[in-house]
Amino acid sequence: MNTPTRHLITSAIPYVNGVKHLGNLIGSMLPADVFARFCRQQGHETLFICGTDDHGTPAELGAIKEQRDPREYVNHWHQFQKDIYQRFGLSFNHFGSSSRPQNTALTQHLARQLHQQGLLEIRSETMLYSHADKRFLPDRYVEGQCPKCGFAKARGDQCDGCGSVLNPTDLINPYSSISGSHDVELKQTSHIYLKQSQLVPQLRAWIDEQTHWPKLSRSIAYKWLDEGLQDRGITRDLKWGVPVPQDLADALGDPTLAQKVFYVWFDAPIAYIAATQEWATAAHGEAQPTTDIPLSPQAARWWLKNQGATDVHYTQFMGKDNVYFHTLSFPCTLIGSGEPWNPVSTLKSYNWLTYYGGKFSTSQGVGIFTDKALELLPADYWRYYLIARAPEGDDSEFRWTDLQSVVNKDLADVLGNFINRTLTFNAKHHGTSLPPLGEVTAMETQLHQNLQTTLQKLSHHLQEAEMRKSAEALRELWSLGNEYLAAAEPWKELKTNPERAQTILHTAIQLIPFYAATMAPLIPHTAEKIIALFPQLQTPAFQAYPWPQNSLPNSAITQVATPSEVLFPKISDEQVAEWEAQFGNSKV
Ligand code: B3M
Ligand code: ZN
Repeated sequence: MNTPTRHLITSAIPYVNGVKHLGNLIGSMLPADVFARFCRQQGHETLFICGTDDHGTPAELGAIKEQRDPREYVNHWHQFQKDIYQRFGLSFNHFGSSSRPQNTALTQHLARQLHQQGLLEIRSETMLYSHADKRFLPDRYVEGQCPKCGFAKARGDQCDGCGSVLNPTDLINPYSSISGSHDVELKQTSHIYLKQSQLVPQLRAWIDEQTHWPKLSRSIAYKWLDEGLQDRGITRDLKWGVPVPQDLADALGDPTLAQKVFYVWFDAPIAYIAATQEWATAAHGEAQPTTDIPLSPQAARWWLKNQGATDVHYTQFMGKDNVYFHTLSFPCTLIGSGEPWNPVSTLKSYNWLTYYGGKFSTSQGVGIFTDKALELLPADYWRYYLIARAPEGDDSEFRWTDLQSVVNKDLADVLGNFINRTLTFNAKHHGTSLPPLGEVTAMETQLHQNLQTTLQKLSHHLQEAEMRKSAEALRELWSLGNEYLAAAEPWKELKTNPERAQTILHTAIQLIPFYAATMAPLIPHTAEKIIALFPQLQTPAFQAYPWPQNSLPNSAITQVATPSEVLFPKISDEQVAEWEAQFGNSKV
């Protein structure tokens, strides 16, 4: 990648309702961050966008449960999540919110466009109406018995017992999940439908071209296309959401539609664009225009092909359950609008991180939540472990003992040991000075050759956003350093050939900033700590960690401090036992 492409990167926006668990983190936000950091280190102009998904039943029901106004509820949890992600080092350029005016304007704009293109229609349907709550009960507002497996507490959109996707009217003995009332009846209501079926030829042609997508992403898209893509209701009988604008309701011939809101999955992906507009306002002081496409120039240059977005490579990260919405329904919105939106270029999707083979579950409190995780261990321990175990090809299982072994082996024994050993030895003999590099031998030449090969592998894997392989290559770089030290034995040379010992030490110390730069996408906090040991590297240019071309010594470095603490304290058996007792160590 030598031509300076601009990178737009989005992570699926987590539902705002409460704290997310580690599965959510590794299922999109964390890999997206690793990729974004790598792109920046390569010198590419990069925009990394995420935010909270504030609408839909999860948010409205959460607010009801906490007896809060939805606005206040959303603001609270948005800020809560934002703080946690910052502590994990997620380097979003902007963390937006789907319930802000930018998204309202864009969502309404796109709906109007779809109407102009003849892709919307009103359909009347029967829905459950609750007399006690005086409202229709969409999606999760209804619970009842699953018609497929008999599970007693199936939700109106999905059964947690058998995983089936359901309609509220499928449930046996339905009741309102707000009031618990069984006083419900079927009533007519009308909704706006997006005629997705008319866009199938364009969608298929577009997906045919995406040969570089991971298999999982494409096969999900084809499965839906092959089964016959259905038109979709894009409105709901809810109060909380992006309102259907009156002019659109009127144009469609049913003014009462203006009392409804858009379906959360209609407005949520549009929030990627809206969050970019939030960023344009925050970073560039540009207001959102009110005419035509409501995007200011700095936001438009990332999203609109006629405004400079043709050189933007757009990568999306998400869990596999979100693929349908990103390969089909969101593209329907963008393609259907008839406007020159820049579609996703690479779509990365992830399987599940399981807790001992069982489901991490927010609603049932199973697994480890992101706020709790940071109380137990530093962010980089989690980052490294989760990246090394990213559920890429398949689901991946979290276990406390596995976390312990990965952290203790890779971070403490391999990386931590190399740095501590080298720097303590140096401090003892040379204080804070770097000993000179004397004559290099075949050993050093070989070391740099091996590092070069592995560096190329690492760059390639990061380029492809392959998390597990990136962690493996990184560990390989660290091992090469350890093996060099073990073979070169500077402590022995010191007695007979002090000059040789100095050359070995010089070589080893110079690997440390090289490691810092190459680890920065995965474990940025550690990279920072390490760079702080080198006074000559405290320049803004180096703080941006330019991606190294090779592992050769940097002649600017003459000084190095010794770390005041062990870089990676090990996870003890006692800690593991305590956490297993606290969180459980079996499938639930
Ligand atoms: N909030 C679902 C999820 O958190 C949904 C993603 C929206 S991405 C536009 O998995
Ligand atoms: Zn079921």
